[in-house]
Amino acid sequence: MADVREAAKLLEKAQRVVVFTGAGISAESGVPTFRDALTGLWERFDAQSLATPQAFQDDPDLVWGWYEWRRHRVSTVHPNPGHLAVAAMKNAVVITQNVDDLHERAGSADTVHLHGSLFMPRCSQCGEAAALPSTTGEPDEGRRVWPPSCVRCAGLIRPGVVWFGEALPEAALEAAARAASDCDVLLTVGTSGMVYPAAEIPRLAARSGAAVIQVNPQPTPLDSVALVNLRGSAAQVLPDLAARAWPDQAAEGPAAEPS
Ligand code: BJW
Ligand code: ZN
Repeated sequence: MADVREAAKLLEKAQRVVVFTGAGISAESGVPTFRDALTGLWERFDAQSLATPQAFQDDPDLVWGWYEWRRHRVSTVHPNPGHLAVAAMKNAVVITQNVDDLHERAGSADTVHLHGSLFMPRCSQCGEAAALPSTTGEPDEGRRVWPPSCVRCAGLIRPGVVWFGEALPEAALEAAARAASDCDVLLTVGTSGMVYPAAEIPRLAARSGAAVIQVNPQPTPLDSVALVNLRGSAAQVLPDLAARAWPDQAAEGPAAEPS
């Protein structure tokens, strides 16, 4: 209680706010995280066999089918009150590691995606952006699906996400580093803070003098970086935090999910 009041005061006074999110913010929408015990994707699936360039080279239909299953799943869920509270933080820069589109669907149109998107496939050979294939029926989680071919060079189309060992999109990483080194408050939500270089963003903000506020039901390596640790779920903590920091805005009501 005292912590949430302290966090709200920091936000209220801040001129420049960055919100840095991970899989935990989408958990209450029904999108699984990666590393949570029992429910995380890496509990059931092998990251090396699915989320590396080598995996796609060795077994393109396994990898493409798995990402089609995840894309379909994301397209059936909705932003939760955590995404809506972030969207209501009008001038905040939103930086996400997530490959879903729930921040955008909540109203955060300019979200910076550090790890790409499930909705931006491209050619694995020439890099040309590719159209999203229309999904017929519900893809099953283990089903192999042969990827489409590039209209320019006939190379295989790959998911537009950042796999282990790949560089992050330069413009996104630069925008994130700039915003983090130039903000008063960085709010980190629902990330284990274990995957680099993304995990450097809240650390960079702290080194640059910003107050870091963390929202996470579990302890993380970012606990020691954060000035305030709010132990709770994003969908519960963020609306309360926003209502305390900007009571006038809360009275206007939540942002509507664009149709
Ligand atoms: C809630 C909640 C609720 C739950 N409310 N919270 C050794 C040391 C250091 C680094 C390395 C190393 N070995 C290898 C590396 C590098 C590697 C890395 O960092 N590995 C670590 C795992 C050790 N990094 C890379 O490979 C990166 N690239 C790179 O380094 O390139 C170098 C290079 C430079 C130049 C040229 C070439 C190369 C790329 C990393 C890409 C990560 N990709 C993934 C998959 C994306 C595609 C896909 O979706 O399939 O990105 S991995 C996965 O982890 C995904 C996520 O974005 C990322 C971070 O996960 P996140 O979001 O934090 O989720 P979780 O599950 O970890 O945590 C969820 C949290 O939510 C938990 O804390 C919960 O408690 C919490 N929570 N419910 C609030 N309701
Ligand atoms: Zn191509």
